[in-house]
Amino acid sequence: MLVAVLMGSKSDWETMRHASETLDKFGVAHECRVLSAHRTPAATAEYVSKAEERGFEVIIAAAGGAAHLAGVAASHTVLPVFGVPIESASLKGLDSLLSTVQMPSGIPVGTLGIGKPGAINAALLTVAVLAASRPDLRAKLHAYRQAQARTILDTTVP
Ligand code: RP5
Repeated sequence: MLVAVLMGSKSDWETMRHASETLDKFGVAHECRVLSAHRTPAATAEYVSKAEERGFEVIIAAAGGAAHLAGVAASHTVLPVFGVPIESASLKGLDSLLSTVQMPSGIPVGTLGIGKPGAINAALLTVAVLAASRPDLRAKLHAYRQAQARTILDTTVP
């Protein structure tokens, strides 16, 4: 497995399945796990601490509300961690965004946008990182962008 896709609750899966599906499109082997910074702190620390020796190269971590999962994950590894703020019911994800993005200097979390777009972009950014040493993935990224552009240019309105 190259990528760990972590989320704080099963309720985050409806958002994070888009990250998983995007990684699937690129053929990137990944593992999806529910782990919580607050509800399972010891298991989260153990999992992330062992991620490097298990061969993972990137960690995606999604959480909502007081969203500390990505930050806690980043504190236990030097692997790149991309945070996805889940859209919360009460504050529409602004709480998740701020608590994911506002890390103290020294422990970085690359934070994506709220919800589904963030989940997809976390996967695409992960592919871009992996593509630095994998020409096949780099070629797939170019093809993805070209296909996306073609879809826009072929669109007619109304
Ligand atoms: C966070 O609390 C999770 O990431 C989730 O977004 C939010 C709500 O969790 P549940 O109450 O739905 O399990 O830890």
